[in-house]
Amino acid sequence: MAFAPARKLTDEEIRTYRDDGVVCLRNALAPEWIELLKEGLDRTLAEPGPQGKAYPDMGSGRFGYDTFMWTRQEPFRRIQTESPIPSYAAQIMESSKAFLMVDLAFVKEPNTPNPTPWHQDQPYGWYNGWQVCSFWTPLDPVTIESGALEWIPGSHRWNRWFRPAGFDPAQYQDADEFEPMPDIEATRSQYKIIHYDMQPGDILAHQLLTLHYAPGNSTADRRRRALAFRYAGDDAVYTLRKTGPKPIREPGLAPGDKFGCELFPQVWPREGLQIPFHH
Ligand SMILES: O=C(O)CCC(=O)C(=O)O
Repeated sequence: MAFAPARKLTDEEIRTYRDDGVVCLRNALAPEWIELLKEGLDRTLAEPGPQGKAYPDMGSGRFGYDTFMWTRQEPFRRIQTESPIPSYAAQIMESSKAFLMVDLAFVKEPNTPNPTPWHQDQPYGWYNGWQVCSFWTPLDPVTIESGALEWIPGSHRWNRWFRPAGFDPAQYQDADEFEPMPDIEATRSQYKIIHYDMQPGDILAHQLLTLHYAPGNSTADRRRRALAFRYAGDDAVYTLRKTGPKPIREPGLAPGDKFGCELFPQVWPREGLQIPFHH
């Protein structure tokens, strides 16, 4: 695939991200990348990684999850080494560099009632800092009926960290590091909640403290395949949380260390970078 230079994000996109903690970048990824990611995801679903799983209680559908695909599969590695996404990450974080924290697959097949609970990502993450972001990248057209993400704009600036909620309700019951998550579903009218209908090629960037949720996929025939690429910038450091997901292996960092190691490589700028690729 020819290397397609990243477009420059607009001032409006960067300002929206800064103020709202979430922005939809329309037409940000060329169709070739979507096809490549579909191939990679098919293989991930057929050959799950060590943290790959499906959440329980899914009606007749399936809510599949996987992590660190880039360490196993060429399409996910090429997204980091050739696609515009790492450049978007540095631009949106207003950071001179972007380091890859993890890539994730979230696949809600038709007839999957499981919601994605309200949560912030950062309390689940092994990174502290303000310059931390994610790019949620759907591979199918997404509407609220098929499980579009919903957001509370500005919640990244509340200066509040909520306890990680397990996507599987049995997970993380013992988390006591952060304040309890309010029951946003029961009190939705008290919040401004937005969502974006999306087409493949649109990408949602969010700061990792922005509160979000997704309903299940109630359609009978539309998949909702999505990938998330998480990045940290100049001010971010490694941290250990008491609970929540862990990196796929010990990264060889101590709390407070900067990123830029084998498991969390620098992906932007690209000049001279050697991205490790493990078979
Ligand atoms: O796709 C989903 O349902 C969940 C995605 C999500 O919560 C995230 O990327 O932070």
